[in-house]
Amino acid sequence: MTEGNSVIIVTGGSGLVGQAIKAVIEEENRQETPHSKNETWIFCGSKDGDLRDKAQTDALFEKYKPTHVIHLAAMVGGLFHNMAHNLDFFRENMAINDNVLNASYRNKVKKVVSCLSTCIFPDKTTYPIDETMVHNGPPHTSNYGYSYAKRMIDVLNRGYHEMHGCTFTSVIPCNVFGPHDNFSLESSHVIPALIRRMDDAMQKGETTFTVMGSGKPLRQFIYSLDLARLFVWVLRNYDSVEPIILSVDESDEVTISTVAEMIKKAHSFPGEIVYDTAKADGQYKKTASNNKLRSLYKDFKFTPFEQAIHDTVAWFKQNREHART
Ligand code: NAP
Ligand code: GFB
Repeated sequence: MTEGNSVIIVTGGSGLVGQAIKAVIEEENRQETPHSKNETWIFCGSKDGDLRDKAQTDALFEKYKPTHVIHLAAMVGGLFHNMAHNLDFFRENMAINDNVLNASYRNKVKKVVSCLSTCIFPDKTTYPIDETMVHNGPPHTSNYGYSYAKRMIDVLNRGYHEMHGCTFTSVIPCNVFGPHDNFSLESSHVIPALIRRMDDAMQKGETTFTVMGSGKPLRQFIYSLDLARLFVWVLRNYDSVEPIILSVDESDEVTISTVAEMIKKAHSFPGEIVYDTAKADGQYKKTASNNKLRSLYKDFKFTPFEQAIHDTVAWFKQNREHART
């Protein structure tokens, strides 16, 4: 990305990951780094164009004429939202992804980095999961719609590369959390859901707090600002069509119960945590290897998980009135 000026569109730029990338770029601009002098970054939300619609997608590309795209825009949600809307997750994300990648090809975009997820891997698998395993079997039933749509990004990337020589690639994050997350009761992931619901419980003076499921499932969580730094590094340094997992280490995997206890501590919630085992647990685990990342970016430092949880709870308390609730 060093030659000439680059124009980078971030689709999904108003969301959790997009806003984290915006924060990283704004910090680079404050420090007047060499990249900041020849890169123009544009962060788009659905108000800039509904990417399910081909004409609106084409209009966005015509307006900004990007040289590079970070493609984050998607219908996104937690376990329970996926279980309730698998067809919508499939159709909406298939439309968005086909429109964005086809517009990128037709507009001669030099590079596109799209976003998959560690939840799309086969449910029946060996561990740790790695990048070669994306298509090795059906995903977990809870989110087959989202998973198959995301897997088609990888198929599209290979097709555009093979037929047209496009540098279209993808990253595969583990579960993400941080400021500007989706804290809504209907569609949120577990960490923003617990943060928001515990804040509600605190405000009501409740003495117990219910975590859905058994609390036993295992997850790897990456702080959004760490993922953002890795995304920018991939855009500037990683040119393979093969996807790359962007996750914390396998040893950083935690149970949902551990997460709940950390959020309890960050909130100073005085009550008791109880578990509603009538609610789904979803995938028990999806342990992913970050060996490929570690081999290419040796000295990357992840934010300590408990610090990231504390900072996210503090952000939510300070910004609740403007947050997506
Ligand atoms: P998010 O906070 O829900 O943000 C989604 C973004 O996509 C928003 O900017 C939204 O715009 C935009 N968008 C949704 N539908 C659109 C449409 N029809 N047209 C144009 N823009 C649309 O999601 P996120 O957590 O940042 O996720 C970003 C990417 O990371 C996604 O591709 C997701 O699959 C992936 N990912 C997320 C996680 C996670 O745990 N969060 C884990 C792995 C991978 P508005 O704000 O205008 O609605
Ligand atoms: O983040 P999450 O919703 O999705 O986590 P997944 C679900 C786990 O947290 C389950 C427990 O074990 C739930 O029982 N949990 C406890 C809760 N309390 C709550 C709560 O209040 N809300 C939620 N949401 N969970 C998703 C995929 O799987 O991973 C998506 O379905 C996406 O497609 C995302 O890719 C990254 O980690 O289970």
